[in-house]
Amino acid sequence: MKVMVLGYDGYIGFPLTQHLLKRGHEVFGVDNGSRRQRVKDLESNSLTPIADFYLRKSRLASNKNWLGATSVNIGIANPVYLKHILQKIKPDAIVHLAEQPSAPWSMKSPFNASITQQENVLGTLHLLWAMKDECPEAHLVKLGTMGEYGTPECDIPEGIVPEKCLAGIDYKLSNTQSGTEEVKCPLSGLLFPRSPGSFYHLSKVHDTHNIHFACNNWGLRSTDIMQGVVFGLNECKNELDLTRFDYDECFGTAINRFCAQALADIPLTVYGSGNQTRGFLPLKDSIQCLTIALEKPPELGEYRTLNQFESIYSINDLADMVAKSCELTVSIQHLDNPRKEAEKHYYNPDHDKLFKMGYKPTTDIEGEIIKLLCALRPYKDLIKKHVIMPRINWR
Ligand code: USQ
Repeated sequence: MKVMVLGYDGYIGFPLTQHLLKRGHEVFGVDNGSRRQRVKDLESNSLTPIADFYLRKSRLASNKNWLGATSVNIGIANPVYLKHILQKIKPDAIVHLAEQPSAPWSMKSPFNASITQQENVLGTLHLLWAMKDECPEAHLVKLGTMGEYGTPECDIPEGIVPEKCLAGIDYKLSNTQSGTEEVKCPLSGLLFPRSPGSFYHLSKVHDTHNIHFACNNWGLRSTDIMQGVVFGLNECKNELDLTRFDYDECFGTAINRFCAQALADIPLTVYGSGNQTRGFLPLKDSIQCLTIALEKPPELGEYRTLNQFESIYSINDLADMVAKSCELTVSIQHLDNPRKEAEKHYYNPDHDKLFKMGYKPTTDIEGEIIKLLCALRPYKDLIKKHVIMPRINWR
């Protein structure tokens, strides 16, 4: 299959690109290197010593299935340029990972909120128009987030309101044509309500509506991935093939940050009570799931949502697991929560579809945390301690 990976230089994009090439897919990459620059602007670094942008590209080019790459910010550039790229490549599938991925970064200033929504919402919008004109049968695999849903007091379905009412109330709908009565939620089939908690999460909700509309209106096909929090590293023999590893306040996610903190002898930064619960999955599993979605596309005109995570944990559970897995003595600190989020809440999202499509979790979370701590240990002296404490107040 000919796949275009937008964001091929990122945390998920780089190992996914390597994986797709190994599986025999042809890959064309798009990335403007903004993640590298933004981490540098925070005076942070990738803890893994990643190859520079050009060396990486030349390593990918050693694979005969690599079709080349271009550097463009699709939300800011003239949409005509993206149309030209699709016209030239004519991909069978597009994996769109090229969005500003950090919720804290989007809450830092009006500039950051505006750049996040411009890059994310307009980038996806430009992509949808270009697909309609140049490759209307291609499959768009788009990275959304579990954070679109927030933490409602009911089970969370996979994107769409199901027929069985979530509040447990059976509605009787009269079908005037057939004269029969159906028992189903009158809202079934509509997008499940979203309740995002940051301008970043909001940008993904706006994307969802635009993609849903493009599938219904133009007959495009898309898998919108509601992904949980990803952690860990890719496995590789050569250090140059390692993906980046961020641990700063903006681009580091909870487990990755806790592991870096444990190695740097900093008490783990649990925000608030630590009873916030989220879905998590190792990086390897994220790549497995994205590949399954790619290789099992939906029908033309279908908008499909997959909730992508392995298991749910509270932040306290994770901090305890990291503390127990580390050979050093690790303490845990509870900070005033810089975010506005529910700290005690119901959380039961559905995530059956990927399992039914063949997803097999690769490791248990504790085993993965132990592996991660071992893999990071050689780099522990490179940790920049001043980027650990949260400074962005969301309130
Ligand atoms: N948290 C801490 N301490 C920390 C960092 C985070 O207690 O040092 C807590 C947060 O308060 C939050 C939870 O851990 O309750 C998750 O935070 P996170 O920073 O790991 O993840 P989040 O900001 O939600 O965003 C990340 C990715 C984003 C993806 C999202 C999936 O950066 O791209 O969309 O995970 S989800 O969280 O399911 O929305």
